[in-house]
Amino acid sequence: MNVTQKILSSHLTSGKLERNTEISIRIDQTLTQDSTGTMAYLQFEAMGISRVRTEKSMAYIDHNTLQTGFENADDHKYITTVAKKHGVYLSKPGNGICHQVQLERVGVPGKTLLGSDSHTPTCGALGMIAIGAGGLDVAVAMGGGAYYLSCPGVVNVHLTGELQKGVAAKDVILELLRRLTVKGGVGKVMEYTGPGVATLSIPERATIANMGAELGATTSVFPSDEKTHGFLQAQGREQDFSPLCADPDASYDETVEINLTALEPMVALPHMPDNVKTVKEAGAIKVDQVCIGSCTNSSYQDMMRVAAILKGKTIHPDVSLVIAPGSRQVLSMLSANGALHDMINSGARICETACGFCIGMGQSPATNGVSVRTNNRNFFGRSGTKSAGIYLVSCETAAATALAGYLADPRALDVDLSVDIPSLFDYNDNLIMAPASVEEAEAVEVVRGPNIKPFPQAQALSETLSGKLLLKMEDNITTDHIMPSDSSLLPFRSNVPKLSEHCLAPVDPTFPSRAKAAGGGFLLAGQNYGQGSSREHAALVPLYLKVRGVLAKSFARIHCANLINNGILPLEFISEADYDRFDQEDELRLNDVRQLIAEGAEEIPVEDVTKGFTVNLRLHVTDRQRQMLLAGGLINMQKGR
Ligand code: MIC
Ligand code: SF4
Repeated sequence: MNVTQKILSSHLTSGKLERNTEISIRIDQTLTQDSTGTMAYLQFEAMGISRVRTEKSMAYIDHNTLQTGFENADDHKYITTVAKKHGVYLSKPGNGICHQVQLERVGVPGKTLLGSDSHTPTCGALGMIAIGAGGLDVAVAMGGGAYYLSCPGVVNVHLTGELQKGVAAKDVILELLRRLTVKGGVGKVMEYTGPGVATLSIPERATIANMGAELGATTSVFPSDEKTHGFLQAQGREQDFSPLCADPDASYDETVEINLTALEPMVALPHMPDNVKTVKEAGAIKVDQVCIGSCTNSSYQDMMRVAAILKGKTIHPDVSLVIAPGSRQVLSMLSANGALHDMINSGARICETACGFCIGMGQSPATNGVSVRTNNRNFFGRSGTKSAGIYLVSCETAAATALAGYLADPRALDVDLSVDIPSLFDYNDNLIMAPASVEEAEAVEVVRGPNIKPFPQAQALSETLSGKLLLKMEDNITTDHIMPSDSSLLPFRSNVPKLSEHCLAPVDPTFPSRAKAAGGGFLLAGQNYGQGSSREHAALVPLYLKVRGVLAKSFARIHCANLINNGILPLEFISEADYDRFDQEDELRLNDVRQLIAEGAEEIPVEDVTKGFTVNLRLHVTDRQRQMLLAGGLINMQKGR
């Protein structure tokens, strides 16, 4: 067996490990963060389970930390109290980005982790099966319920050679994105093997596993080896280590070869993470801003390399450099060893250990600005400035660029970049709050501020669905298009009515008012609809706007599950040419859809009443999901039991 099969089979609660069939797995650990967590805990409360039933559940506060008004602080209070009551450990704001802290302090080789954030696969670096999902799925897992997924294929990413100086783990994943595209990993686990693996540290593996999310992969996984042992030992967690590697005769569905020695510094150009070129090919682009941090690139090792490049120098006069270390552990070590001093003296602006700029929570670039960043997504508008162009690079390339003022190749620098993993990290869990004991939990009051509004719930599916085609969209529409998030909107993650005023506005600002006036309807999209974030709001807000179904050429995994969990029909074109026959404003009707779904139909006829034709679209769902659609979503289905 390969590593993926070993972990999945030891956690299997139903099904067989046959590709594309439904399986369910037991979940050992869960994580939530605040921008999806508020909703996940409201849903957990709605399930009426008093205490989590996992080995360890974590609630992080790392996304909405700007606190421009009472809303963020209210959400923090809600999460703090609800976590305490129900048996969840709370990582306070300031302790760091969820994935970085989970890697440092919580993740355990061989275990499963489900997180309400698409970059949960970061812990695949430790040899875990770590999967991102919608808040509702995570709420179910917290309650001890299994997680259902389509059994993924396993891709053997075979690494040979060794990264050359100035070439980073980020360049490995950018190279994979260049080759495979943002939908190349859909339905697959990327499993890393080969002699090159041993040359990569755990934080380097984490960068690669983290950004596997941009391939659309179910998750990414590395073996648990000597490097894993050393990392956990240095975190004072040697007892959590166990070795795990693929059997010598393990088989895989596909193989991708990467020679680390041959890689060069890479860059993803606006506005997609797979729009990748080498830094050399991209040329000396003049830059206004450089941002270093995010869950992809904010480890101690990353930050020490940045400090080494900046030491004794001054950033280019036209550049604003922002650095956000990924966790308090990293920040405190940088402050103790003088690296922070080197960063500050070069002219860097130091930001809180949080998501910050990555999710548009501050640091929006100027009009038409060029911003070079180390995070994982450069989707249109995500930085908070629609006219800006975001370029994704490694920490080394970012630091070299901040000094040069234009996109620069770090290989040209005359700096020693060898940073070893320390034998002991400066760990301290005093910002992780243990939950109340079972006896004390009763007395804990859950505090709900006025910004916390009830979430919309779907109705049982009606016999026939009809409505207007409200919006026709192209390929690769992201959840940042469907439900944008920046510093003005993130505070409203627990307020769906308020968010609904901005749904799909980056595609068409008139959409929210048109959807409301029409009393709901349907959406039409191209390939890979809903890629990116796990945010359930991208389904909850359309549900609130009475969107009944989405017709698309294909769907991204997490978003598709979120639609079904919330009772919205995901329908796939059988013949892509049919997409062209529909136009915005067409009136659609799905006759007898309830009966068809109940009978197990895999094709649903969609009538275009305006143009007078009918085409069949595919409903690619499991039996369990059929029940969910009929009941009007997961919560209704569970209540009906
Ligand atoms: C993101 O990177 O887009 C986020 C913000 O972390 C999201 C979660 C969210 O939308 O709250 C994700 O990746 O799932
Ligand atoms: Fe936070 Fe960005 Fe990572 Fe999402 S991708 S968890 S916003 S740092």
